[in-house]
Amino acid sequence: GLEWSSYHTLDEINQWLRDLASTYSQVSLIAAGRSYQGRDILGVKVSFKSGNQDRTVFIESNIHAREWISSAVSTYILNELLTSQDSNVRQIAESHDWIFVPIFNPDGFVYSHTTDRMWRKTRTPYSTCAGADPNRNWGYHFNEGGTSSSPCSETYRGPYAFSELSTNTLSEYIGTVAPQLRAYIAFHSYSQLLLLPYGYSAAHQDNYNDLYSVGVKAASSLAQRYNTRFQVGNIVEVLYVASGGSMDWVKGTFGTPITYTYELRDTGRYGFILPANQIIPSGQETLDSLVTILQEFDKIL
Ligand code: 0X9
Ligand code: ZN
Repeated sequence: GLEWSSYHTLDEINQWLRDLASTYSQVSLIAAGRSYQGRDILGVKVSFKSGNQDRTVFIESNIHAREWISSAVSTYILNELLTSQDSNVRQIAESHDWIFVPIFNPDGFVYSHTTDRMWRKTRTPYSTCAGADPNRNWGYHFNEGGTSSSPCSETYRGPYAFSELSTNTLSEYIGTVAPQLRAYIAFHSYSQLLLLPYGYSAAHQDNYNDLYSVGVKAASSLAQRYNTRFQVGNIVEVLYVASGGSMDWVKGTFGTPITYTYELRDTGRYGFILPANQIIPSGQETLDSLVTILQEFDKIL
């Protein structure tokens, strides 16, 4: 099995996903996409009982390679859904179906382990540099701000929407499950923010008011355990313009009701190189907030 006292490699995480699928009858392995360097993008579907198909929660992490805490937290949450005896965790676990795809950007993730710990993008070769920002590459309001046309930039959007094999194949997979999605949650780091759509516009669109009021409650639940403070708000208002993100595409294309992007710990002391002894506390507090999000939306939806 995996443990959460250290960070793990792609091979270790993928092997753990395979092991879960062979251990638990409720877990099945999925290939949610493929990368430029030929890797499968693996995930799992978790379903404790029938009848929850239209209440599916999709969990994305590590679209940015160096943000290791994001998949450490998502795999922690996956493990808790399978093993926790806590009544609130059991309640959300068993009243939803779940899809976890822990490593959205496997080529970049491997490169961040082997060569450059601070790598962010994919590894697709372009004229002068490698990689596009996979969170600027999705086809909803693509190239509408907060991106670069230079392949050497950290926010290179790519030559066209879905130029990256990973985002292209992931979007096809997400399209097949989108009608069932009740929630799409993306984990990033760092800054301790709970972000609401959209990244291309500061306008308060769709169900912004519900997302905001539940988000404030979720941040308050998150703070209970270790007093970790998260700020809640629209991406542009709280952070910056960032068009072509995955959550924007899911929300804009399919109207998924519950859509949040977390920027996990910390606020800059360690930044992307968050010590591994913060994985479990970060996982616990994030799960506390996810319980609140799903329970609060049950009163609304
Ligand atoms: O810039 C980003 O992609 C995210 N911040 S990070 O420091 N982790 O790179 C923010 C993503 C906001 N989401 C969308 N733009 N949809
Ligand atoms: Zn990120």
